[in-house]
Amino acid sequence: MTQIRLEKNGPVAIASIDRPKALNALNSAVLDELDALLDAVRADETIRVLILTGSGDKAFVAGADIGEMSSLTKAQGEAFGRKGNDVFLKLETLPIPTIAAVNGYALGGGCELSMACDIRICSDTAVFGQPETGLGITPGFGGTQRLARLVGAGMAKQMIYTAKNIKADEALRIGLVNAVYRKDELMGAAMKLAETIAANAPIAVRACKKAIDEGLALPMDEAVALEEGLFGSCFETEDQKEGMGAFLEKRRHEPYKNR
Ligand code: DAK
Repeated sequence: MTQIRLEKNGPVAIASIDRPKALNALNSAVLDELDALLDAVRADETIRVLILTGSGDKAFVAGADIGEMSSLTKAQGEAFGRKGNDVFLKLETLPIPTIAAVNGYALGGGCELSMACDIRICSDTAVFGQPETGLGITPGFGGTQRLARLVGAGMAKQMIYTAKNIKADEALRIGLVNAVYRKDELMGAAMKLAETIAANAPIAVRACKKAIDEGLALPMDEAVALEEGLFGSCFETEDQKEGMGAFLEKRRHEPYKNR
């Protein structure tokens, strides 16, 4: 891979979009590599959490690549949008938890990429926004949908109609990010969060992700039935037996085995 760096640190994988000279803008090559990377992460059973960040010190991702997009025809624009949407959906539905560590500009496709992750944390230098209407287009990688679901329709409409960026403290206030860290502390905080998640029973964590994501699209009676099924399935796992057994025996549980 030339556009994304992937490192593994125990059960945590860290993927960095690596085009710092273009502020990590998303072109077709990055989207293709992200697609392949997500397949590889999904196939690797030792990875329990994925962190996504950007290389360099200015940007997470400054948007879709405007140079590549500027001359698209209607058909090419739709194809580019479909490619991005397919990859972002693959990221959103990855069975393991994902964390966006937003280390600078997260504009347009960059804000959208962060919103396809389960959890967003950011540096105090981060800037979020959907500048598309100022460029003559709509958000194209799910921004109108995910932003409205995350921060509410009114706030999403204000951000999208005005195309105005917001800083980290405002992103925290409206619930777009869970926490803000000093820039030099962001990756340490992301690792600590990832390791805390990775230490819990992986099958249960994945079941919770599925219950929350799929349940939000269902009426409450169907959503709680979904939760019941997933809850029940945990009782077929070794990790449930170890976790509850350790509690009853007043000892610390052994590391969970993902079984
Ligand atoms: N695309 C391509 N190159 C970019 C870029 C981008 N989005 N953002 C920055 N760069 C490049 C700059 O052109 C510059 O390259 P050189 O001139 O050095 O070759 C380099 O990165 C450094 O940028 P600046 O010199 O501008 O750096 P500054 O610190 O002065 O400014 C900035 C940083 C983030 C404020 C500024 O670069 C900026 O405003 N960038 C553009 C941000 C933006 O508007 N992003 C949203 C893009 S629109 C759809 C599919 C997808 C989308 C929409 C529809 N469908 C198919 C329906 C998505 C749209 C978007 O994401």
